[in-house]
Amino acid sequence: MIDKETRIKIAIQKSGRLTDHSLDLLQRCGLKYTRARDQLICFGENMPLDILLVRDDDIPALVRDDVCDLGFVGLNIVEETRLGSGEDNDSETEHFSVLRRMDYGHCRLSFGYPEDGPVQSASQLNGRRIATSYPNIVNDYLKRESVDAEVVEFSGAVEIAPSLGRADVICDLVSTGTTMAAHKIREGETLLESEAVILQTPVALPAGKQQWIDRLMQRIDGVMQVRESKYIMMHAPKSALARISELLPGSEAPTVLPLEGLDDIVAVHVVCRETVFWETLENLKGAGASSVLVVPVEKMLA
Ligand code: PRT
Ligand code: ZN
Repeated sequence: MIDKETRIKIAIQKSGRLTDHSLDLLQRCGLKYTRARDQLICFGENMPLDILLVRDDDIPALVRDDVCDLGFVGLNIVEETRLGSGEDNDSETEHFSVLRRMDYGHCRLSFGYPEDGPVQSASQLNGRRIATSYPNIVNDYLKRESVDAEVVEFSGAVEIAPSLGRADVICDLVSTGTTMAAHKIREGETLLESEAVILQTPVALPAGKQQWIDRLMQRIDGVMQVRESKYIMMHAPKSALARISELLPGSEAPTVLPLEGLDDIVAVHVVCRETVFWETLENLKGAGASSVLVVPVEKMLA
């Protein structure tokens, strides 16, 4: 039995593209949980937090209806549900407050035109049939663009609709583009850029629960930041410090330490929040740095 007053309930996808990333993220935030076989709930052992494993399509409604406090789900599903519930603001609404956009689950919802088909751009959609699993998003687009086209709903395998004679055009999620290409479909205009997001219930939560959510969000920010972050150490002439800061975008004010017996050369330590490429290291060397060491960052609390 879950205590709804004090324990946070998070909905995540039971089995699919977002599952491993979402569980991994919570583990990196320090959560330890037990998951009984075939159980739909994981119980948090060291935080007042339990995970409900569900189909991704159900997550926005579970959060909207306050069954769960938080939900981790693709923005594509959030938008489809929001438009289906009659909301027409294009920002966050009272039903879903989007707390964070995450750095996984990236994809885009795009039109796809069969290479030998009659339609090759969105300007030719009038009077055509569009197969999609996202009828609300597509209808919203057609309405905004004043296009009169028929939307044919497919729950999966949208890319085969044209060859079945069910549609002239598709509108589907794309990440690498391999699926459309394999079906001789050319990707066209993008309707939505998507990634996994964290939703919070619109209902005000008891203070203790909200404090835990704030704490979790701070840890999530830390986890997302350290993925790219590196701690860089090097020796450098004092005169090169300004140039070195320029070469390391996203770096904090560097720590500069004296080196025993050397007047002109100092040790420089910097946290760099962006990917550090080989070119950057070569440029640092060119600016006079030596003994450059790049180490991964395990945890970060801003
Ligand atoms: O069972 P459940 O309903 O929970 O899962 P599902 O089958 O509906 O979802 P799932 O696991 O396939 O995807 C979950 C979420 O991952 C989606 O809602 C998106 O937010 C995100 N995502 C990211 C993607 C893709 N990339 C993706 N490429 N979801 C689906 N695809 C499919 C797409 O529909 C097409 O069939 O992959 C194919 C295209 O991929 P490429 O790489 O060939 O372009
Ligand atoms: Zn789904």
